[in-house]
Amino acid sequence: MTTTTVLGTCHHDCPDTCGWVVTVEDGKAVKLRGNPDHPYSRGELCPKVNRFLERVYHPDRVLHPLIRTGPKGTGEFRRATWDEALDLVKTRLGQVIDTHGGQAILPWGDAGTQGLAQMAFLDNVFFGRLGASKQVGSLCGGTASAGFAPTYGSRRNADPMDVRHAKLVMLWATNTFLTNRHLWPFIEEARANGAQVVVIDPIRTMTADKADWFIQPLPGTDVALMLAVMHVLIRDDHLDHDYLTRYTTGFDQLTERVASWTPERAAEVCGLEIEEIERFAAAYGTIKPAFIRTLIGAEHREQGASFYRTLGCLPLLTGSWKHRGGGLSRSVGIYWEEVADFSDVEVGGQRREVNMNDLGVALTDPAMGVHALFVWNGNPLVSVPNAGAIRRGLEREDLFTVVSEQFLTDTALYADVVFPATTQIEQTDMVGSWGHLYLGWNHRAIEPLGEAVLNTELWRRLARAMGMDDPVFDHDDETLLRRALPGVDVDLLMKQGYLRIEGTEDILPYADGGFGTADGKAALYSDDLAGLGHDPLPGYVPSVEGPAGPLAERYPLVLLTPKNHIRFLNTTYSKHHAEREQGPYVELDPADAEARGVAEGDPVRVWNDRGELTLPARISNRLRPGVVAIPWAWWGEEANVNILTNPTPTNWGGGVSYFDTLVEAAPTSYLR
Ligand SMILES: Nc1nc2c(c(=O)[nH]1)N[C@H]1C(S)=C(S)[C@@H](COP(=O)(O)OP(=O)(O)OC[C@H]3O[C@@H](n4cnc5c(=O)[nH]c(N)nc54)[C@H](O)[C@@H]3O)O[C@H]1N2
Ligand SMILES: Nc1nc2c(c(=O)[nH]1)N[C@H]1C(S)=C(S)[C@@H](COP(=O)(O)OP(=O)(O)OC[C@H]3O[C@@H](n4cnc5c(=O)[nH]c(N)nc54)[C@H](O)[C@@H]3O)O[C@H]1N2
Ligand code: SF4
Ligand SMILES: [Mo]
Repeated sequence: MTTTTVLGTCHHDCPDTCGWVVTVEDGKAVKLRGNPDHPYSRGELCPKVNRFLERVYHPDRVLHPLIRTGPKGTGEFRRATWDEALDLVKTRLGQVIDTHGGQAILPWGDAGTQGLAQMAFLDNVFFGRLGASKQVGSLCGGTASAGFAPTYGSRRNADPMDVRHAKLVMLWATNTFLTNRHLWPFIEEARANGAQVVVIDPIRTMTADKADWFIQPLPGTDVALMLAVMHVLIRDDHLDHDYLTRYTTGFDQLTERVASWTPERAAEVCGLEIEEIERFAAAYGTIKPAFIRTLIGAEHREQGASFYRTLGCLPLLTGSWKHRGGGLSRSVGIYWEEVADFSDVEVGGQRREVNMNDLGVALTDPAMGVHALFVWNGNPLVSVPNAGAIRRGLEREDLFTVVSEQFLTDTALYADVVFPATTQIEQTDMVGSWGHLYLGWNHRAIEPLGEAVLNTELWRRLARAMGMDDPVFDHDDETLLRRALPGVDVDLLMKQGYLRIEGTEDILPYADGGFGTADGKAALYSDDLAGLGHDPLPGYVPSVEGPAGPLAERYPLVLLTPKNHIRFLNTTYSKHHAEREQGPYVELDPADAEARGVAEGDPVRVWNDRGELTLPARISNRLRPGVVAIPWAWWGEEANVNILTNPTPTNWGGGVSYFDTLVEAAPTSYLR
């Protein structure tokens, strides 16, 4: 028997990008464990990925190309050869292009793998050459980035690991203990050195339970809270005047803007006590270093970009960027993107742009003229709002749908052709991280199972079938990666499995200015935003689909649908780990349950104009009256919460307003 160990990196859409080690015996992976040498993940994985090999060798894996034989959605397929499936795609795409033009082809890929080569790479060339529609927008992260951009002009953030040096840790709209679990030990390190941990979230999450101080504003009101914090910082002179003068513009206009945002006014909007806001602002103004950690929980709103625009102003007022353990961190993905070179896969030419969040409209509005859909690295029927419309679109007989998948997801059930995809241990890749500053190499540990192929190989085969001869399709994966990482010591990265991005030791990105704006200063007042027709200053705007909006009379409950599962990673594992998670259910505050005659475990109908779900009630003290929650990511029409969620685009940044959703709820016996 030959036993080897192979270094790899988790590919999931998760900030932690953990290092792992796979033990292989006679070509079969028998063990997958955390790499103890990895400086960030330090030998630990998570309850999802500890069972990764079950997924790799699961009997439900798609291991051969499939061609649909039954009605769409029924999952009736027959096994086909690669040649046959490629031929069918070639013929049908040819027909679509001849009849409707290239833009009738819509690509939809997400971050099922975050690997450099397997996420978004050769697909750019393939769809560019076809003249297909271009996917824009983002389910995740785009709005947050775009929110910071006007102020900072750069996507650089503080090193998350520096949280260990903080004395005040503010976990604002992020469920760290669940979603970013490997950061938690660094937070505990800070706490052991006397730091206070504050969580700001409309749900009493598992992270809130671990905090020293939990602040629970009404959903979507944080900007008002931030304006009041700035009001107090200015009123009580908790400012770094030197920093403000040297490195920022617009302080006077901001001062004028926040003058009316007294803690009294914010308390009313946020549903908080005045005293709590005063205490919170004073803590931020006086405890140093103060580290703000946020991820994407607050971007999924109509005014999602404003949250990050306003939050970004706080560390500028206090000069917190000067301190190790200060500043703010949302994503550090830009640091690895800065060392990557994507020129091999850049394709010129004008293409029609379609926002990936608008899939429901793209597939059902005849004016969009979409006749072929490609899906890879994602499960949009479960992950995108307007799921009812997406399903109707996927049912269209005149839509040709191709899905590349490891499993028959809800989306894949509607495919005309399914191509089998490899899992991470069957592929070679480099995974950059948005949660720490190490590159991760992933060596292929086992040969691809069945006839599964890497995404790179799928695009190569499709490109050849469509007669494309771009030289980039001739490179093997390692060559692609080496060419895309010109300044990186790839040999060392391959040997260690991880490598600190050069130049990121001890970073303090804005300690001495260094902003990417035109004048090099942080823009508290933003001419760029004014030019785009937005408020040039941070400002609070209540949601249209919110408690103060026109729909609230019919739909008085705000529905939140964040991640609330230890054993799912987005929609991945939801089918196979379902029995290990509790749910799905609808969570209600006791006051809302009582007002509706709902008892624990009762079947409850939750509805709005977009759709309806019936789920068992869970009555809890995690919410405030007027707010309900359904955990997201369960498969199946009867559990898919994105049937209800709000497809309105975020104010800027190309995201979508999942969490500004209004519903009503009632026992199933209630007739409406
Ligand atoms: N176990 C597990 N881990 C994951 C994932 C997973 O599915 N499962 N998914 C991964 C992915 S793709 C991502 S993007 C990250 C996301 O990581 P996070 O951003 O931490 O997670 P979310 O659940 O999207 O949102 C975080 C919190 O934002 C809160 N929130 C919603 N609206 C508001 C608001 O208006 N104000 C405030 N203050 N808070 C608000 C929600 O209640 C929620 O608790 O997690 C990653 N990690
Ligand atoms: N209501 C609500 N909706 C949400 C969210 C929420 O909090 N609430 N969160 C949003 C967020 S933050 C995100 S990031 C999205 C995530 O939504 P999706 O991107 O749709 O979800 P994932 O589970 O990450 O999708 C991964 C899919 O990619 C496949 N995959 C993995 N590796 C490969 C590969 O190498 N090749 C191919 N071809 N396929 C592969 C997996 O099998 C899996 O089915 O959902 C969003 N939707
Ligand atoms: S899903 Fe996240 S926490 Fe789990 S192993 Fe992968 S990177 Fe680490
Ligand atoms: Mo995400």
